[in-house]
Amino acid sequence: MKDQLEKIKKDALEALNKIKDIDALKNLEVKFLGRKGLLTNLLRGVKDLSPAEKPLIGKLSNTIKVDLEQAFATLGQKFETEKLEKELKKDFFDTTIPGTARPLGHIHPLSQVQEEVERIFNQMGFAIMDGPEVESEYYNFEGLNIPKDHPARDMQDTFFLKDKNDKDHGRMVLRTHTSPVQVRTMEKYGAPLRVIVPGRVFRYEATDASHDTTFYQVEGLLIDKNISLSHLKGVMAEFLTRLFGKPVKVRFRPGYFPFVEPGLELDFSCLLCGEKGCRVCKHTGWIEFMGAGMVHENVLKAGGVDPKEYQGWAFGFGLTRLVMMRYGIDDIRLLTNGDQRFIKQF
Ligand code: FA5
Repeated sequence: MKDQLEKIKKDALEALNKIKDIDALKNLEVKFLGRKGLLTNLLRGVKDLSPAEKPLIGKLSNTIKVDLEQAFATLGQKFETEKLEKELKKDFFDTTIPGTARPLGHIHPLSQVQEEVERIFNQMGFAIMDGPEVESEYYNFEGLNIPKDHPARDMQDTFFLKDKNDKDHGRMVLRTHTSPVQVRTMEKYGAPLRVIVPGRVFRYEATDASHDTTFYQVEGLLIDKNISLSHLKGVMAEFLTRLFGKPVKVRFRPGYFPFVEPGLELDFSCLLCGEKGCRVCKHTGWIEFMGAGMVHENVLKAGGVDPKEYQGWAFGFGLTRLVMMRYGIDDIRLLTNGDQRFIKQF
């Protein structure tokens, strides 16, 4: 039996030397070491040996089994490594080649300034409101004291939506300003309140360097008891001072908007020339900034607020124009035309 064992070992090792691939190796392993393999079969006979032979043969067969297993494993490992190396050569990956740089985006200047405006008004106790961009004629006009067929409707050229009607509130339009959110906010929260409404608005206008069909406004609304325009002056001077980081003065001029009475236009002192007069302020020392006024009592009533008990003011400024001022952009259309070369500068 000893000779048989030695022969199996010799045959197995000789056969191993001739093996060229992993499949042949596996077959050979089954042939010698498998459940019905040559070595296994032979070992089944150990139990019939004499007590003197049993330990010797047992030990020898174990050594041979371990040796063969080791030899098979080593060759298997060699084949695996060769296979991997071959694959690596096929899909060669040069770790020294520089990677593809993915361009990093950044926040659009309009959003940057909007966030800053929100932060400052937030600090002064104003909540941020939102409203629909597709709005009913009622909220965009009638609720704001601009009746149908009133000439004041011509102040804001309007996009009307074809075949769209709100059954209670008339035709649908793309809102021409953020003012409709005044009535919506009063209806929802009543008085007192303090809100700003940043948002996108639309006008059916020919575009030029300072006019676009789509732009951004910020509405402000404060309703409380004993409110006057001096509060508005104080709030706006503080807001602009915080926004520009240096002292800013504001002044009122008379203005007309149907939803405020009295109505006014607010200018702020030109920061470029310190009120001396320059090209930016058209040599006046002041920059025209926004429309404002005391909320008309018809608007308070439309919002369900009692004008005998409460009053307040509202304002609306062009956020897009503020961004242009801030960064010295001389054509409004550059901001939204999607040209990366331009927008990357901010
Ligand atoms: C209004 O839209 C009023 N709702 C503002 C208001 C609110 C007055 C509350 C009183 C009380 P106006 O049409 O002037 O007003 O527009 C306000 C600002 O929007 C302008 O000062 C300007 O900065 C900006 N704006 C108007 N039209 C355009 C346009 N076509 N492109 C870019 N900005 C514009």
